Amino acid sequence: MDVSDAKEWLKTQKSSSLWKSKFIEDGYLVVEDLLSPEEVQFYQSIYDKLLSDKFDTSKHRHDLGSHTEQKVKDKENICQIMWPSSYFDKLEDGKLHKRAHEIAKVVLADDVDMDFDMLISKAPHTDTVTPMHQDQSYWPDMPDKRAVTVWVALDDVTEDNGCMCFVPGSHKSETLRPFRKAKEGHHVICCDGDESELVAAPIRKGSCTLHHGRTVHYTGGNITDRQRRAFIVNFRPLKMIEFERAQGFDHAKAGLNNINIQTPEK
Ligand SMILES: O=C(O)CCC(=O)C(=O)O
Repeated sequence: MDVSDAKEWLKTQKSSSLWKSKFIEDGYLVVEDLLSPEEVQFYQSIYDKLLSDKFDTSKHRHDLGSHTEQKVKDKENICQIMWPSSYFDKLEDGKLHKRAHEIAKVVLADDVDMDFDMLISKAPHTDTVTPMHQDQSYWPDMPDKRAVTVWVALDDVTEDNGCMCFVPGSHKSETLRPFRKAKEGHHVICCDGDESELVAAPIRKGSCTLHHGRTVHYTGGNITDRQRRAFIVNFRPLKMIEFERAQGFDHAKAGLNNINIQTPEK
């Protein structure tokens, strides 16, 4: 796809002049209507193909909620698939990625590029929270810590099916909160925090939230009959992507066995 579509889309965004200051202040931001209803349908169909057995995604798929008991028989508690863009030709050149990139450039700077993408899906009644955490605790330590994650809802999201919830201003502290694995032997990380600090960001499908790499965030379990599909794209300075790759860190592009994370603070 043409980058010009994304640039044209950006010009239609009346509130874009406020994005950067809001992001700097709060560490998160809501941008409505990133995708039209027809565009949402396109990404939902891609998403559903990846969730079904039409593609062998086993190299990139795991249960992000495996640290808790299984809530719905034969269903992952939280389905995470890394690198959806690697399953479709030029998906990363599509409207979702390119418009998200334009927003990332507005809130951070022009030197940012896509680091990785992923899907996180909470099926009906799987009722598993993604505990409070800071994304930076999943990544190698980098000299330039600027990073932004764009979380695109492909279903309407509310607190009862797992919308994003943020601790405003939590990115401002230069040091990470103490963190640990939610359960030994499992991938998911949680940090110190109290749920009373959280502010929910319910959004309609096609809209997105953005958060800084140090913003503390959380999603509740899906206790509804509805799906909760999120398509997530992360951006950081190109130099830092090169820095990560030079250390062999590719956000599991080569497969989930290749995931390594920082040692949690004692
Ligand atoms: O979708 C979720 O449940 C969690 C998403 C998240 O933690 C992230 O995108 O950084």
